[in-house]
Amino acid sequence: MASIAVCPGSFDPITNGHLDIIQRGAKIFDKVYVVVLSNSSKKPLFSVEERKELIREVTKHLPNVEVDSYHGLLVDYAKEKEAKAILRGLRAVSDFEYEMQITSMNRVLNDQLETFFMMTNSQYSFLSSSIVKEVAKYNADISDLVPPAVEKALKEKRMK
Ligand code: COD
Repeated sequence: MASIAVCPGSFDPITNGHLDIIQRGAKIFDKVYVVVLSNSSKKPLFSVEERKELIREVTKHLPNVEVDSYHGLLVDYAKEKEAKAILRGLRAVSDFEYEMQITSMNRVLNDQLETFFMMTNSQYSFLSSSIVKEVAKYNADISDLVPPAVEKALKEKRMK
């Protein structure tokens, strides 16, 4: 039986930290669905379509990764895709409380679904979409933080 994982997030926009988790996950699971979902506590800069397009562009070298979006609960999406695992990244202790909360909630909603955490690559431990957007606003060099397609998209947003 194929091992199927869902890698959910806001991805507003995808960073090298996200990409690292996706690439490593794609080596472990037969199939990884990277899904853009809504996080009600965040106000996104990029539309869902823009975020999906960027993820597609930067994961095109990974044949077992599929990019998608969903308006609803993560557990329902996972069920639709017959996924048994949720793949998440952990950066620091500060992520732990939040991740534990959503993992516990998802477990209440579906106790057949396991969440797998991958430690961030230390070079990306400080990296988040919010930090990238913040520094990009001031024209800082973000070429080590995001793939070139994302850097370009952020520049275009700034010019609008
Ligand atoms: N290194 C490693 N991992 C990283 C890095 C980095 N530098 N940056 C981010 N990550 C990880 C995050 O820890 C997270 O695991 C993942 O990448 C995605 O991060 P974000 O910030 O893009 O996504 P979130 O945390 O906003 O995603 C939250 C969801 C959208 C998944 C959540 O709100 C959700 O499931 N929404 C759908 C509704 C639902 O089902 N709700 C019930 C559960 S609360």
